[in-house]
Amino acid sequence: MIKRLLLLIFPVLSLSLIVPVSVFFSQSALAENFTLQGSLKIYKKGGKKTLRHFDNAVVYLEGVSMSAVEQLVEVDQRKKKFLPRLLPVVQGQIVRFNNMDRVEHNVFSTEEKNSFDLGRYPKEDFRDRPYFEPGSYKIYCNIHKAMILDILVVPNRFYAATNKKGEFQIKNVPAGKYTLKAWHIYGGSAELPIVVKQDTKLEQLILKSTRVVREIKNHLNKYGKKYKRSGSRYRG
Ligand SMILES: [Cu+2]
Repeated sequence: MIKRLLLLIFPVLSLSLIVPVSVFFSQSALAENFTLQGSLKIYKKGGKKTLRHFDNAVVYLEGVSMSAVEQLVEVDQRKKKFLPRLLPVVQGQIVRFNNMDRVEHNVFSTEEKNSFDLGRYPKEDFRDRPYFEPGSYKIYCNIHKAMILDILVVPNRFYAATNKKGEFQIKNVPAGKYTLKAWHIYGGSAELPIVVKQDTKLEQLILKSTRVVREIKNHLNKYGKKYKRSGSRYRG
């Protein structure tokens, strides 16, 4: 017997990014755990037009007690891109940056809260870095300007990345009161309180956005300077 309930969230015009979410809860047969299925729709600044695709967002729950996860989460450097573009990481996990290209890559950040430089390293090599504090982090390669990675550190394993349609699914959620949060790489975020329990009927809910920041197209290299046209000029 599967019980479902529908949660509809409609956009409110506010500062910029607006993220309406619809969520279904379905109860698994065995325990008081539920699957959250929903979709995220992301509007451009002004709230009239949507983005073309709704991927590169993460939806996650706050307030669920911490659960065990793998120690390692991996991201590839492939065809001079970080894949995936947005990497969800659970608090405490170690991120492994794998160089899958023939050329050398680097990983660095100059953000105050996350300043580091893992040097340059060749094909099939990797570098590791742990992430302990929830939040968002911008990561680059000092050799290839177009390589941009966002890491979103979430508090527990109850998260999901959206697909291009904005769909997501979070499995095995225990009953309880939580905050459902959404975050997109352009900086838009949203949240709403939810109650996950049997026979809950949720009315229309409203998700307010905070703000949106456009994709950073002209970020600087690790020396705080503009990138040279050729990666070969990289010196360290
Ligand atoms: Cu690179």
